[in-house]
Amino acid sequence: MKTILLTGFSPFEGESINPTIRVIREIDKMNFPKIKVVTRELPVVWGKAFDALENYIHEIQPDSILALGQAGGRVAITPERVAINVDSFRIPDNEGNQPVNELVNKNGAVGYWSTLPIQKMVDRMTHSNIPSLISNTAGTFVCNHIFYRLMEFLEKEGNIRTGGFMHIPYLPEQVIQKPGQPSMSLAMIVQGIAECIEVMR
Ligand code: PCA
Repeated sequence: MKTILLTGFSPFEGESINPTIRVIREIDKMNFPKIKVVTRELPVVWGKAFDALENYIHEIQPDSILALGQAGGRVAITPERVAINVDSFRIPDNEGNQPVNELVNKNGAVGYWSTLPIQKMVDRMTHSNIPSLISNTAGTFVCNHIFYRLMEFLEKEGNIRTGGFMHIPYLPEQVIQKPGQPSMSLAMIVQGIAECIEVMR
């Protein structure tokens, strides 16, 4: 039995929902052969997001970690390739922090690769006709920050676990007041994430 920690984020930027929370609640209802999926919610707050994630890793001792974030404007489910050593927030986080052109870690590496099978994930979703693409930037907001700190943490541990980050599009109900913005149905995102979990085994 393999344990996967799957995380979502609270709503931010004035949204009343974050699709990642809807997705993890649906995944909670599903069964995966030989995989135990444990889900948790993280705050959209610089620093506190990773503190929470680190505590959950110690508590749950997962074999693998997949963190999900909302990326409004994306047309596909996008496993992230690389986390970069940059904190530069376009908007304040949920506690008003807004670092600009700072480093995640002054003494840290420039970046870290995801250690998840991102191409396999995209191939599997594509095969199921779910729009998906590898993304080469997780941005420079809270998602990139926790992705960077997660990969740094996992490397310091000796890469005994794998981990990575994936962005998902808006849900249809989020774009009703945003003409021209892409979205994806909850059912399709959930199917995509379930298939990604299966290739993580
Ligand atoms: N997306 C934001 C932070 C929380 C979320 O769901 C991001 O892409 O940084």
